[in-house]
Amino acid sequence: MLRVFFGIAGTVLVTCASYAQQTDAFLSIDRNEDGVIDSFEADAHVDVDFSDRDVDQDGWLTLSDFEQAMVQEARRSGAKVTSQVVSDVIRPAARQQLQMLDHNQDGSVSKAEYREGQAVLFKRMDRNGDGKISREEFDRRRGE
Ligand SMILES: [Ca+2]
Ligand SMILES: [Ca+2]
Ligand SMILES: [Ca+2]
Repeated sequence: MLRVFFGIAGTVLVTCASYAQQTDAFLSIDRNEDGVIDSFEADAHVDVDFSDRDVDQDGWLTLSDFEQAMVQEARRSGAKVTSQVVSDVIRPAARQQLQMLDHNQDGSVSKAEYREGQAVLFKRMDRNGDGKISREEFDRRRGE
């Protein structure tokens, strides 16, 4: 969920996602339903999101985890995932995501690295700096 916001901001899959799915994403992060995502809710989401993406559940996100998570996500949204799509679209996006989050460049993303990346993203999305992500701020992440 914040998967889109937190997880793969700026990737092809985000731009393919339907508006309805993104709306659901916001609602699923906003647990107390007050219409904003605070850092506590975002934090709680990081754990869920990390383990969602850690397809082989070894506690690290590797290129293969990112790739498989994206394939699953694309299939869930009804896309036909051919090997062509994987090599042309998904693999480059997975690589980009890994590079973005892998600060020490050892080829895998620890939960600490992931959390750090999401915190940066959170700050960037929080345009008015009130420590919360409103629906408007959340929606505006697209097209960046
Ligand atoms: Ca893994
Ligand atoms: Ca790393
Ligand atoms: Ca805000």
